[in-house]
Amino acid sequence: MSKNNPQPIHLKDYRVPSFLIDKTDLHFELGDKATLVKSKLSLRRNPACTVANAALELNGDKSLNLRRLVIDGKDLSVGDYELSEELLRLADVPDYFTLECVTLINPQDNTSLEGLYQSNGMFCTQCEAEGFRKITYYLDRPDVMSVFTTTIVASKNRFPVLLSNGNPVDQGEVDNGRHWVTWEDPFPKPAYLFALVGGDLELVEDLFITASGRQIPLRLYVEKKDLNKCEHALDALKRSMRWDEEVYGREYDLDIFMIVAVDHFNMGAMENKGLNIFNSSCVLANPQTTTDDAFQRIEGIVAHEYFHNWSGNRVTCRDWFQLSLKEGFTVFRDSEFSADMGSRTVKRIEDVNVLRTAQFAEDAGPMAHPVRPASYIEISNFYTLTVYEKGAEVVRMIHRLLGKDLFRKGSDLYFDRYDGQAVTTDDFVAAMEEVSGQDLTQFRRWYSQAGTPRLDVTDEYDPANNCYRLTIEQSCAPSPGQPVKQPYHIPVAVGLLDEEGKDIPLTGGESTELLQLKEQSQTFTFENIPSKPVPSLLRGFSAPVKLCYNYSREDLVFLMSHDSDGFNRWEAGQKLSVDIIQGLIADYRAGREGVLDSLLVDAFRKVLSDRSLDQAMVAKVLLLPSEAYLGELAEEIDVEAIHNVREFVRKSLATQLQDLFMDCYRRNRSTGGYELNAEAVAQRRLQNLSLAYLMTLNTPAVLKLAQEQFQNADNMTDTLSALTQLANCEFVEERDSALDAFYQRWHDDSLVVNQWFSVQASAARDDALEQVQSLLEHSAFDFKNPNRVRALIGVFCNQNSVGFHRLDGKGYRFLSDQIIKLDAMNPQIASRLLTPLTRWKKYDSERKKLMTAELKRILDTKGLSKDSFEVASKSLG
Ligand code: B3K
Ligand code: ZN
Repeated sequence: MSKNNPQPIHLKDYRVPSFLIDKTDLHFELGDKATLVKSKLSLRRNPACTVANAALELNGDKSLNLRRLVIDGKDLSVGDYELSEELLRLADVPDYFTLECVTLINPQDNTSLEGLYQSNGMFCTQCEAEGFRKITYYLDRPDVMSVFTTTIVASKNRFPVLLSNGNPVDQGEVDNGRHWVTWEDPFPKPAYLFALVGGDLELVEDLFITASGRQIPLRLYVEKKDLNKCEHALDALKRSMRWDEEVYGREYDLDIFMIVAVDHFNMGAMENKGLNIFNSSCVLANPQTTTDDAFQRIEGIVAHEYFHNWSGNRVTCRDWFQLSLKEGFTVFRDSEFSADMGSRTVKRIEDVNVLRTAQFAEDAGPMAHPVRPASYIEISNFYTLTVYEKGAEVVRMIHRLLGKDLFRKGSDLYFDRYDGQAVTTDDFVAAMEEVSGQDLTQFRRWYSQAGTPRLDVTDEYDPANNCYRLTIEQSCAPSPGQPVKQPYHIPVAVGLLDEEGKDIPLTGGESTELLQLKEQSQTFTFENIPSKPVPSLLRGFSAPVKLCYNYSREDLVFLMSHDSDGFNRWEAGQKLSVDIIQGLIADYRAGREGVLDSLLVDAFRKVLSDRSLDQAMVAKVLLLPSEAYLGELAEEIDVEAIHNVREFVRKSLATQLQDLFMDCYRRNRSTGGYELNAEAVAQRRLQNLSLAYLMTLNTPAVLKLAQEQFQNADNMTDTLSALTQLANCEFVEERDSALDAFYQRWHDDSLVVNQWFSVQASAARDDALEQVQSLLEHSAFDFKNPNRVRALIGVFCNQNSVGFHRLDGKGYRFLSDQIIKLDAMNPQIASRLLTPLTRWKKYDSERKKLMTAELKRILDTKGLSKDSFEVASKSLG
């Protein structure tokens, strides 16, 4: 690697900023050919900075065209400053001064979707993490917090709506049909929370009255065509605002709250102060076009961005290594919100599924990093499952260790003490320590060590003394830069079941005890245990670890029906399926004919026939572990074996339980009158999973069922489920005509078209890759729209493992071609797409060779972005 390669930035090198910006005045003139940005910054030396006479170094970007620079009213000339691609340096500046800066930028050509850019002709911004420097020269770091005033000038006709953070304070008209609006945000904020929108947008308004009685207009801005998709997000927003008052005592602070939906967006949404900007797919919904899963996702994301107003905006991060301070905490908050809005156990199952399939894989791969990374080359690469989901698990463990009330005391202290400041994850943990008196020194390793800890549990029962002992050993595999790990402080929630399946009372008569594992190996003794119990370990998934205990299949069946912990009841079913599937994979690989263990059939039969069970849980229990999870558990991933065996199990279950699945289908079939509540969602889930099992039978009768559902459904959940089945079936004509019909019906709705691409990208057919390649040429495909890229290329490479991992390597070549093409346009999206290639070590030697060859090809690309460079080079490491 040459020394011109991008270099990492290290947490240990953190220094306080040399200057602070008390006030930031911005003035934008939005134009077709160029946008003029004038800034006026009130700067002063940071008293906390010890460097004498430090120069002022402002962050910039090579796309900025600097036109004018003025200090305290005096124009500077070229010799007065140093300008490089990414830095504007001014030596010898006074202690207090005003800096005016004029730059020209070209949002209409900005395909990176970072900084100021256009989406369907609308101007919008994305500044986190380092996009503000693409707008003007600035101290673009989160520990520089400033009060912002923003004036936007644009054509009144074409951009009637002009928005920025805070409250509108003035407006007027100027020459040539232009108008202007001035916004003021009284809360000091870092530049990454700045936002601007200019467009021809419709407004849907609602109202929220805060706990203290303030009336807050809620404004959702959308394109005209989307006016019928606004209700759900506004309802979710009101529920979030109420929840944050009730659970965290946090009230909204500005006079209005705005959300804008845009089609071109690199991720889900952005929490800009008072002006959240959303990927349209994460905010717009109605039953005809949106699935139940998407409804739920939207509620969670609306809540997440709203909750950032406190966890992220009022209290922000000192530097980007602390990203999980706001993201982990906010994911924990939105996850608890969703649990309170729906079923807590179901939400926990869904979160754990994501964590165990995707985050554990990240932890085991070449990009593994701690929740608080120690270094990065490109921060955009660190908006990861580790920072978000594992970060949330770490906060959840603190919540469990402290209990609800002390945790609330800790969050109150944290918010009050650090309001208006930029702080660290250590500050957060210290607040929790202070209110609880608990020592979390060892616990902090969860922030600094990467990798997923593994717990090996053994037990013994001593009948003479009625004593039961659990011995837990912890270990954690090496990860990049961390060959040896210190023991973690791990909360392990445990229950013990007697022969009848009842919880044996433990300390204090409780049914669950929280063991605190701190040593590398530790034995926990339970007294007064009358007979050998069956342990229910890691209840509620009390820590993000891999737990290994040698359960018999009979034990698992027993736990499936008796465990008082809902999560572990589900988990027992998963473990049973995993064990059985792994056994069948071994058979498959050895060329032996496999037979499905009747224990699983019996367990499924029981669950399908017991109408007294919570149907939302039943829908979860009846889903087999995904191919991705089975792959994560495998030492080496055998793509075909996993796929074929899992399909074999599905088909065997369907064959043996055909009548029950048919019953379940009929009983849960939607009968019109769509409703969005937990019960109706569970019904649709059961209906559609029954259909999926039945479709494995490949009979004309079931095909007809799917076709009828496809034609008659009044909601997207049922329509899309039927389409997915048809797209995967062996009846080629019927498959193609359903896909065509769907496109004809929905081609005007961009978000539905994304689904249409995804269904085809994930279809298990021999020509899946060729199909995806031809869809790249489809008139509805657009390389510049990340939603399209994700829906087609992302879904194919991440969810169609048989298609992507074709032995001829064409799937890999396809992906690297797309990455190279995209990297020049949108580095963040290109770099994200690299993920499946980074997992090459998990595959057989032939695939390893093919995958690494593509990574090398990417790395050799001239002008490769920092983003892709970091991921590709670390993967080849
Ligand atoms: N904070 C944003 C993520 C920004 C990602 C920038 N590459 C969304 C969120 O987590 O709420
Ligand atoms: Zn977030």
